[in-house]
Amino acid sequence: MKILHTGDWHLGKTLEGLSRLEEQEEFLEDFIRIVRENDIDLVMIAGDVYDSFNPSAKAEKLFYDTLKRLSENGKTLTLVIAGNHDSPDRLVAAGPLAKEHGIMMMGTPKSTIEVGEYGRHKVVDSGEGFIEIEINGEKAVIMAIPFPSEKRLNEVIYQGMDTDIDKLASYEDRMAQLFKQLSMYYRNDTINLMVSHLFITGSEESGSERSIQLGGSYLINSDLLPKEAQYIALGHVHKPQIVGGTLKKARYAGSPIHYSKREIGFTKSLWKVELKVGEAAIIDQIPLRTYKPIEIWSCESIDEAIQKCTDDANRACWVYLEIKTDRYIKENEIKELKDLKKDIISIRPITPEELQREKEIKTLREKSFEEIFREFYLKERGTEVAQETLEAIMKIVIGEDTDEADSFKN
Ligand SMILES: [Mn+2]
Repeated sequence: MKILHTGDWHLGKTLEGLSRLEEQEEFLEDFIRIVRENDIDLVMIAGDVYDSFNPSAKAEKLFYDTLKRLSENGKTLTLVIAGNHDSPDRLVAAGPLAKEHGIMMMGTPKSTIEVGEYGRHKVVDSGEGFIEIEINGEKAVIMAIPFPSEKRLNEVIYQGMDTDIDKLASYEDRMAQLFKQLSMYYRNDTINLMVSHLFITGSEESGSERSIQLGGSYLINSDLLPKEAQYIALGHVHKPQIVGGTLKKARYAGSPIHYSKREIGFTKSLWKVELKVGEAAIIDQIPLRTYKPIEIWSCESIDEAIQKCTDDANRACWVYLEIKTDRYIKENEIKELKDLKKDIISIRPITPEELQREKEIKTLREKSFEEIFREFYLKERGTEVAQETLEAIMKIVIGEDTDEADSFKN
């Protein structure tokens, strides 16, 4: 069985109010081509199809058009789950129409996919949080958990539980219980998969996710993920990555597009996964193009910025413009820059004072807490801090004795 794992499409997402639908369309064209070229049997979309609970009509149309073309009259099966950005009800509204195109949609952990024909394939069994599919004679059991908010999780966890409810105080405990409940559906004669939209402890965020781990309460340790699964397709984190401690079985697909300037340092991608019953998955990373790069232009002067905007006027890119200057940038200069180069997101004058402040912040980061405190004390009190005071402070900061304080300096 050949699977393509993607997620976090965030259709309708803008960059400082500017539409990115064109880039999203370009990606989806590529995506459909990649599905065809690789003869994919099952597409898994691990949540955050849209960027908001109320996606625009354009974003919805783009999604439905894509699903229809993906299916190629039911040849490819597609499983879509809701992420924290999606409205569960709205996402699955077209579910009944989608069935004949081989599309399965799940809004909440409590959703159940109806058994029956899906395009040219079949759902042979299902229940809350799991689906058993058959594609060309191959069977796969998929544990499918759309974004489990606290409330949505509680709807599924308290039934059929063999543990004392009071013992499952934390969100993580309850997720572990859900994994345990659903793992029972995995079998030796099926391919065993999982798809969800979660934040696994230690994953590296890239800045364009909306935090779902409110105060750490939605964090899940990778140890808890079901060991029986041959592949775990995750959504939420926008940087593609392998989740540590899972024998490389759990992965984030990441978003297909660079959604913020903090993401521009890495390539976006998809995971292609080949699976057979009882065997380790064969996994390939398929890199994606950067459809319209986000760039930071650091210019030494206003003249240089004007020159750069002239030179790069016709190259498609989003620009954060930073200009070193010792005076304000005049309105007519801003207009000139924006007339020359469209898609300038912001123009930031960097004054000598600001440069100095940045330098200070940078050196602050390099200094130990002890050094910073010594300097602060000297500046405020006009005298060196006494050793006893310093030790007392370090003790409070570290919460341990001064041996620890010594090691804190490193
Ligand atoms: Mn997301």
